[in-house]
Amino acid sequence: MRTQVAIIGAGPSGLLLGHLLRQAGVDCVVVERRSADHVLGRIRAGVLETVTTGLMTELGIDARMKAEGLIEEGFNLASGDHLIRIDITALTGRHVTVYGQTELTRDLMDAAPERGLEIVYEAEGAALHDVEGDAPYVTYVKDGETRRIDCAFIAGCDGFHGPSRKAIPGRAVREYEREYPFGWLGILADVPPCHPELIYANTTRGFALASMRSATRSRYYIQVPLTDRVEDWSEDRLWNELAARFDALSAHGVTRGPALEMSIAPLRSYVFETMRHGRLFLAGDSAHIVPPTGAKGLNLAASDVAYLSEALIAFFKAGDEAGLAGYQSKALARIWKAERFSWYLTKLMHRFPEDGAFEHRMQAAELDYVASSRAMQAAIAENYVGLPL
Ligand code: RFL
Ligand code: PHB
Repeated sequence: MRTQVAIIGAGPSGLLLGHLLRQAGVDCVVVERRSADHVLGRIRAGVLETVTTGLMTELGIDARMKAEGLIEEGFNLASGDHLIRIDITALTGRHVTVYGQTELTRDLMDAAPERGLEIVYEAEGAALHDVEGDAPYVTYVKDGETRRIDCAFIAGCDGFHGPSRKAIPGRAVREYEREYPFGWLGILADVPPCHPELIYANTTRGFALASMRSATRSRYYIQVPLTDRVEDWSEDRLWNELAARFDALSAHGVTRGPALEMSIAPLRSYVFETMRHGRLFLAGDSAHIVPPTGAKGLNLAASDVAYLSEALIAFFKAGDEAGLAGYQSKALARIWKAERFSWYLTKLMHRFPEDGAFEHRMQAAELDYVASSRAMQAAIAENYVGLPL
């Protein structure tokens, strides 16, 4: 098979890129290792910036998001037993949208056939070839048969564990990494949220986040040591812990219900510099990871593909290579600011095992300052709502 752009990965970055290219008449094929159901079963992001919702609108795949997404005009940071409301709309004139990654992904998958976006699911062993030359290609195995896609460019949208980043030789790159000494244990349940807006809480028991997917579906997380396994946590134990952290802080208190999903995610900051090698471009989690505290991961994937699609379209429509040459510096400028914000909020809101009484007082003092300073609140709101493209 021959196409213009071979896209590896059908997460948000690969699907958004595929649709943006198809809308402009650029040929592409998406190759995904898992089944569609497996991809949809991963419970991840919940908060979308206007950059991300704007792309869905530009694509005309926004009907369900507009009908079911929750417009959030503010969120809360909790320090001890009081809430600090960050009024996003008063401070920035904008808002964020609560709409799950699963739903966004489903909308993009469902719209693919009618828009001529081919997605090959359950493609095993994807491998990249000749990315330094003029005629790169991707091979994979489907139904026991090896298949090959010849293309002009490869887009590596295959997440943190995919093969694309690994196809770039070490001499060409620099990696920046910070691992955090804890993970997030998450639970999804069909119970009403404890509060109308998100609460990020720094408590003596550790960090906790009260989030949601709808008026009847809640998503909560708590900070847990890296040594904890999901099996260590019964649903009752987790609900007790959430009640201890949120009952006093929230409007309605925590409502319990059977878990639809429970999982632990490690927290990491990571940037891989370079995002281009020859005819391979990286986008999304394949090139960078942020801890989820700032709700930036999916939104960065969206801004990467906004830049990359524009550059590829300019190349195929007008032979203009400037966008491709400028992709990495444009994308990295936004990525590093999101890395900074996610790291800052993670440090401010979590209990680090190495921290003592002094560091706890520093966190409390900073949160007290945020509570009293419109300038601090504006800086937080501006980053949370998403920096401009
Ligand atoms: P993905 O979503 O990991 O998709 C990559 C896809 O590539 C496939 N793949 C392969 N395909 C073919 N061949 C191979 N060899 C392959 N290897 C891998 C994978 O199966 C997969 O389908 O990366 P992408 O598209 O770059 O999207 C990134 C986002 O998924 C990620 O940044 C967010 O989920 C991060 N994130 C959040 N982001 C936000 O913007 N707001 C949030 O509120 C938010 N909350 C979160 C999060 C991530 C979390 N976890 C579990 C890491 C909360 C959590 C708990
Ligand atoms: C979520 O709802 O899953 C969520 C919300 C905000 C975050 C991270 C995750 O910062």
